[in-house]
Amino acid sequence: MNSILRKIASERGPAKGHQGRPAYAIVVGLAASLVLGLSACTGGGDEKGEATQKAATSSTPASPTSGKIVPTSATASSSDPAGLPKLAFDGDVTTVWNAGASAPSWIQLDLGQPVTISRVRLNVAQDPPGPTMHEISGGPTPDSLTLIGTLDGNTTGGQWLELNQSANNVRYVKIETTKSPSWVAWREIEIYK
Ligand SMILES: [Ca+2]
Repeated sequence: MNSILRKIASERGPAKGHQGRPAYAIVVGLAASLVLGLSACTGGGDEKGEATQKAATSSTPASPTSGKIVPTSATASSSDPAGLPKLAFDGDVTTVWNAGASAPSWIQLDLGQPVTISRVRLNVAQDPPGPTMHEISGGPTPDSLTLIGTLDGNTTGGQWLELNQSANNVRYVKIETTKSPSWVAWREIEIYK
């Protein structure tokens, strides 16, 4: 009996490490929201970033279970051969779209049809960590995009960023990174109704 318990315990060790990952991501995600919220507060009312303040405020759970829109395709300013745009929305945070280039670089998702979106979640692929700025815009055609919001803060690889801002008539969502110490890349981009 004891040996069975020990066996279970020892098997649980590594398994726990695995399960720990998403939990870690959630904690980091919340921390990111706080950091971004904080930077929004301290930057309140100044120059640019009309949508930034509202957009950066986030206190929602890190793993919404419904309303996720599956994009039909994506294009990007550039892509590493091993980091194609489709890897940014394959549901797997271990696969990465990588511009293979510095900021400014962008990726644009096609949602297939115009919809109303309320949230964009992004899993950061970045090395080294540091200050980044991402402008998220949307619209019915690629040449009629308007700014939905800006994420501005210190970010690190594996962290979830969230933009909670509604926008309607959105078929194309473009995420342009205008500042980063790293090549521009995303592990995963999620769009929600
Ligand atoms: Ca992925």
